[in-house]
Amino acid sequence: MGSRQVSDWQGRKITVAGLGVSGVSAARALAGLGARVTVVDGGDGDAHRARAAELAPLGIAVRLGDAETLPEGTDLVVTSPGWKPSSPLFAAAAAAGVDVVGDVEIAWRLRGPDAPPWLAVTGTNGKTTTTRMLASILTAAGLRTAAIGNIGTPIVDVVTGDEPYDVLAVELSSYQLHWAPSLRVHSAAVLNLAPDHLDWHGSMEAYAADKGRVYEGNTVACVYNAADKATEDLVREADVEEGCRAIGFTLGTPGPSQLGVVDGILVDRAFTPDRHKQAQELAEVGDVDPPAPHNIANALAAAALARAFGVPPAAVRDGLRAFRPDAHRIEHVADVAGVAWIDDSKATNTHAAQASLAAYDPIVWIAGGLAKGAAFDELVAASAGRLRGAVLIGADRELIREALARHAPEVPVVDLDRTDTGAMSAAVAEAAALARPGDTVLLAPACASMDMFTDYNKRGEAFAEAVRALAAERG
Ligand code: UMA
Repeated sequence: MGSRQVSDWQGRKITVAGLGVSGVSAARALAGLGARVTVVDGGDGDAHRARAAELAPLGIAVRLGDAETLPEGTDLVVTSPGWKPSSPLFAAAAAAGVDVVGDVEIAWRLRGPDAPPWLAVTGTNGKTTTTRMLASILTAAGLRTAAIGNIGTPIVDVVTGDEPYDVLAVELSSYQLHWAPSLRVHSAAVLNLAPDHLDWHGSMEAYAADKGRVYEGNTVACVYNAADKATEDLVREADVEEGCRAIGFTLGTPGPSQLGVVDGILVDRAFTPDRHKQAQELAEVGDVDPPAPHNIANALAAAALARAFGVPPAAVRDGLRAFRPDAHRIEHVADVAGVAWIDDSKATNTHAAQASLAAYDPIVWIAGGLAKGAAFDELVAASAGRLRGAVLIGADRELIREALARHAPEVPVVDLDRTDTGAMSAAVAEAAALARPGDTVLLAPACASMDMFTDYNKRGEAFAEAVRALAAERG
């Protein structure tokens, strides 16, 4: 890291909000540059204390159990993404005339002069898959890259680390974008836009506006979903660099400046020299795993970003072929007595759940968890005709039960009235009782998992474990 950056941060009194993955990374980096860092966190459990003990030798102060009071003398607050803009700490910062920025903003400011460009991916659903596909394509092109950001690796760690990269595949959440005002990436994609995290953002408009920030200042391409007008509107509203192009992706035949699908082939009519007359073949639909429509859309978005960076068509194909999806994403766990058991624990919002419910018929649906301010009417109304039954778990299951009563009164519902971890095996047993041969039991909770589990991975694992136990029992 250059001396210029050290002098920018030396002696500054910085409060880091949150002792999670991003807070720890930001605190370490800023303390390393000579800032006087205090981390504050509302939690005060064993895990928090252990993390605080690790930071103490680095001269980083940690205050636990109080997420509201601004430490004396703070001249900048660096927040973790999960903190709501309405948090009292930020009201205190505003009252004191102190700026609040996120860890992604800090990563952006800490980039060195030869920093690799960022290709950014956001959207309501498909971000992580698309970012991983993008990294796979970039790797197939022989570029040194990493999939970072909301996906789990804090960007500050990568930007301040020693590993040299040619280009970064960056997944950004709406939270991260909200707190990163000066971010200006090479190219970005907004995959789709549906209501999510409305409790955090306050409104759909505010959520969309934060997503749209990813296009601000793009230099080469703003990639949008031609089937989702809201994403195209965000491109139109963005203030981009001269010469930056709007590139659409579509599951149909692409027009000029689009990528799309023709006769089972993914094709590019955006980055080919003769795009007004011809399309360049990139890959076959069968090269994408799984070749479901929403995932082909993800592959096209990843391909568009890679092509914007100059990756040749053969590397797009090789990168897509090498890509394997994550666990807990429409994952087939087992067939038991003629019933297919599918784990889509990753469906943490109604939009994602609707996509997986649309793929099966008839379905015994396992749902529930933390609703995050969502409404379930549209999802239930769209899926009612395919439901054999529903099993509800988690804190906000009542909201789903009410939507089922309104739009699918004939569908039998088991309300488990439980939020303990063991509830998942009870849910699996109830679902097995409802299902008939030929049915699919689908875990697509349409909710976050944190009321019952550490994260959606743990929820999916609990489901898969219970299904495997059932399979062993029923032979
Ligand atoms: N905390 C408070 N007060 C608050 C909120 C949080 O004290 O009001 C404390 C908690 O006690 C905890 C810490 O802050 O100790 C957690 O901060 P955080 O929620 O921002 O989480 P991090 O561990 O820093 O992880 C974040 C992202 N989490 C969120 O956006 C909620 C991770 O995305 C991301 O992988 C990580 O940074 C690295 O960039 C997770 C996520 O769920 C996967 N993202 C959402 C999504 O994908 O839907 C946006």
